[in-house]
Amino acid sequence: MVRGKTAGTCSVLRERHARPFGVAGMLLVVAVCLVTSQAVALQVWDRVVFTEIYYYVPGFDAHNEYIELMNAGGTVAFLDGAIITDEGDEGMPEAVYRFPGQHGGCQHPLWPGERIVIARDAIPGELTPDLSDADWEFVHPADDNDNPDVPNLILCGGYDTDIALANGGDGILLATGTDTTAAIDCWTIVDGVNWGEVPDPVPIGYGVCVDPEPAPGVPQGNCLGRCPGGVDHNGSSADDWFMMIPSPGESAIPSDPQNCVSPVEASSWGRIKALYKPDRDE
Ligand SMILES: [Ca+2]
Ligand SMILES: [Ca+2]
Ligand SMILES: [Ca+2]
Ligand SMILES: [Ca+2]
Repeated sequence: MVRGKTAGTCSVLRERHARPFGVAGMLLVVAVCLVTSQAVALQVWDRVVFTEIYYYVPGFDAHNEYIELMNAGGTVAFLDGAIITDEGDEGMPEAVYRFPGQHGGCQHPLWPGERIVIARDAIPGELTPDLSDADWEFVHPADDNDNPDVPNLILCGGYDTDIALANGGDGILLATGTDTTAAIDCWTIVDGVNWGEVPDPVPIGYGVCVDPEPAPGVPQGNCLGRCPGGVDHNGSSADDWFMMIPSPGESAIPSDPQNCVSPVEASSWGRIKALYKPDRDE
């Protein structure tokens, strides 16, 4: 999985891809899946959550955007046919991308505790982080970078574009894939997050169709992290999302709520911008 990375990074990624149940457990789960596929398909109550959103990339705003998903629950979740889409105009999703396969399939397990990184473009970066070894990438069929070593999420609806995470404000959601047409049925939502000046927030959970308070935007070069790690209150994005340094695939999000960075307050914007400005105007 990891090509040309340091031993330290490798150990992190081995941890990422650890199979807690071992081969025997995996075979058992797949066997169960084959017999009762709907029982193990991604369900709205599964605790599969976004844990990082890196939307405000230094320099050219494109390739190095990524999202991270984690299975914070105790059972395997299969992502076959699940969809990810970003906020759009008047409730209409922008690009809708899906994992290969169909809801109920057994090809793409996300194991308890496992994190996956989904890159906008999994290309070697002139920017950091290098996402060429991401677990997945969004690939627009007509005019996109396509790393042949990284599997693709498939455009299946919405605008005919790549995924694009707006710097000023946006939202993104994960849904089971039983509905792929706009607007995505709120009752199929597994998780969602909104940030900044988003005109039309996405649902943030199963039946939680309204997000009363998007998370404050973060300064360029930082990302949003769900803190403490994996906890989803489904109250508002502002409750769960904080500023952090991008750490794709690593469990860098504090488990102690006291260690979560405070949400960016309006009064601190000037100081934070001053801190980051010298290195970020690329
Ligand atoms: Ca962006
Ligand atoms: Ca792409
Ligand atoms: Ca690819
Ligand atoms: Ca949620």
